[in-house]
Amino acid sequence: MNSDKVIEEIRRAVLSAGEIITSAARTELKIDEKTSSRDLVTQYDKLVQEKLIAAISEALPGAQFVSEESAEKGDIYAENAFIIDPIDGTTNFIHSMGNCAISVAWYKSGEPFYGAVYDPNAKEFFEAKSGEGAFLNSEPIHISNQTLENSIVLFGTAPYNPELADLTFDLVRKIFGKCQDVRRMGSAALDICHVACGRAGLYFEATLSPWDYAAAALILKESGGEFVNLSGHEIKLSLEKTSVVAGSKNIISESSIINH
Ligand code: 2AM
Ligand code: CA
Repeated sequence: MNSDKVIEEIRRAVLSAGEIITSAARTELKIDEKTSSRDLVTQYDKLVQEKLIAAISEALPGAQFVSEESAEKGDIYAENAFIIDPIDGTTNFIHSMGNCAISVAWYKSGEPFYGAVYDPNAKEFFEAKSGEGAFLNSEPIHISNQTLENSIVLFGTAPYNPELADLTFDLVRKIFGKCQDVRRMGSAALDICHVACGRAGLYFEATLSPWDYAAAALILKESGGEFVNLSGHEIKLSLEKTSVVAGSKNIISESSIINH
């Protein structure tokens, strides 16, 4: 199957997984704690993961998978590696807050090739193929050209790492004085996509895993944005966690967030 056909299959699988999320039986949620009472998984995270892996394996036999809820992580640098977050924003999902997403990234030998982030409640499908621009529901998107003063700033609280709370809230306090307002939405993948399509000027979080950002990072870069860590270095895909800053070059510079 050629790569465009595989992408078609990914789209189909993601859209159909979206229906699992929107039609989830809320009264029958089985919530398990992973590392803490803030780090949760439900039977729907696992079901979406299973469906996505089955569909992609059929379209591209031999593909490797690095998926949040799977104990066994494949080779992230394989010729065809899929980095998946079946539900990004699980805490929102559990509390019926909306604002959660399916994130699927296709990396080839460590380089991004295709990324999809789908918000099934808002029916917004963000995607990008390397070198071909970024799209929201098939319409091209671009990063904001506003100043920080006229922008909303998004941030994540890295809730599984409470030792990072001081760093996070010090940064929020500083940036709050320089921007229009701040928001904490709860899905890193969607936050980065909101920056990619110009709704927000900046997003940061003190630590993220690859499945939280792998697809959205490509969407952001294809929309003209910068994706760096809090030291200003470009983020190379890795199983290691990393801090993340997403925005336009100008807004990142105005925010003084790098090496604050
Ligand atoms: P999840 O919903 O898939 O668990 C919330 O701050 C956002 O960051 C969500 O996208 C959440 O993903 C992710 N996240 C939260 N805390 C994290 C941590 N300590 N490490 C990695 N990802 C985290
Ligand atoms: Ca998740």
